[in-house]
Amino acid sequence: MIESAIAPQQIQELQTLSNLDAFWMPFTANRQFKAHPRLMQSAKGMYYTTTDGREILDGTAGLWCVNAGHCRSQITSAIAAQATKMDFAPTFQMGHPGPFALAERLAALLPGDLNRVFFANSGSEAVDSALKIALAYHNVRGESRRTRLIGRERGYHGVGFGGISVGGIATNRKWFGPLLPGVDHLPHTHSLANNAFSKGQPTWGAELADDLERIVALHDPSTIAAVIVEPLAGSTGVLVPPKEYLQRLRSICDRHGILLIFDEVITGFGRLGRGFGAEYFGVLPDLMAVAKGITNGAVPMGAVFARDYLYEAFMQGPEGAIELFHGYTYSGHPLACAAAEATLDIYEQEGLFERAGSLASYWETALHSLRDAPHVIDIRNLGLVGGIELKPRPNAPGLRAYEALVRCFESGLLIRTTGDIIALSPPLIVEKHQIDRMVETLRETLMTID
Ligand code: PXG
Repeated sequence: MIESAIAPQQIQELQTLSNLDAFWMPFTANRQFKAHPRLMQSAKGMYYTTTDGREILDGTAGLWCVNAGHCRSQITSAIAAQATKMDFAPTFQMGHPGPFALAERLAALLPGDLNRVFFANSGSEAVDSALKIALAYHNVRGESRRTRLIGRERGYHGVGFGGISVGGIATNRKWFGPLLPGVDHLPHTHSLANNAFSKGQPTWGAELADDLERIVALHDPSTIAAVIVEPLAGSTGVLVPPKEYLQRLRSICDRHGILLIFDEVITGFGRLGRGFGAEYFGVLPDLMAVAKGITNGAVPMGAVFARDYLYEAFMQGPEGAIELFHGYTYSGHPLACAAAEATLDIYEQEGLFERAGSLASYWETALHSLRDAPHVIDIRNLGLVGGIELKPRPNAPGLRAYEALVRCFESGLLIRTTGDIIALSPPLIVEKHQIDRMVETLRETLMTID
């Protein structure tokens, strides 16, 4: 297992960047960042190295994606070999072996009959593809009135127009006009009053799924195409589904002929200690969107898994007709396929999904030891995911957690924050002593901020 950071003498001197202006940074306070930049220049295993030569323990697997740890040579050499052999080949009315072989392997890994794989290049594209497949599915079966999509408050499904329409984070929606019509939202499942400091799945809240019945009755089931949720909501600040909640969503969807889509961009590829959230929770969706961990973050890739019957429904027309008018230039890109194959090899050879599962209770105990740390009002966990909610500073929401992020970074730990919630999701190769260090750094940090 890759463990230590690169030796200091290997640290490449980065030329001083004279100007940071041109890069319009995503989801970033550009002016604040550019005044005090935090720049990484290399990465290995559990660690980044900054441009000023400091080692940073990665508490977030990059952005929830580097599940096997950084710069795994198996992956980087597979990418290099593929780039040399064939850089690009189209997949529209043409093909190359990469995506066929990868899809077959993924189908074997996925639960149930999620056997058909549509490739995209990001989580956002995977989500939009899943929504479009759901709508087209009802169309090809002659149920063209089923056009409504149901998301959930606080849901994050990327930044495409489909994703922000079904998503439930106000700041990601309010700037961009009316979005998709005919979308409704389930209530989110966060409740400090009922569930604060729950370990694993909270016991309160399954009944929130019943709100779907109300929405279905309001619009009439014959108008509803699909429900989309993250099995565990990550970006919004780690909301763990209440026990039986997802099962209830599944049975309501079944009752009314509504497709259930799981957005497993974060929960896919071992994050919860099983391959996918669908397995962990024992609930099979009709469609699943993934990205991130599929290539260990090394090359962008997203995918949609569809159950057999869904694919078959499209294969009924004339043989020469294109069945789905959707796809990306880079669907099944050779470099992404090579990276994904090598990534799956590592997951398998090192048993990383199981490793995450066996570390989960250590992780839980370590995180919950912060219960008495200053400002902490809730701690949530599942698999190798953790959320620590801080009490917001009066009149300055988000600032306390942002200061924690800056201080942690100065102390050599990378965390993510959203609002006043700290989110943690280390690579699945994390060692116990590194978990201890994360918790110690967090405690020290929380003690030093007001
Ligand atoms: N669905 C889910 C559930 C996600 O978490 C996306 C879709 C979109 O994926 P792309 O690849 O288009 O970004 C995501 C992405 C954070 C954070 O800090 C989370 C994501 C992206 C960036 C930051 O929690 N998730």
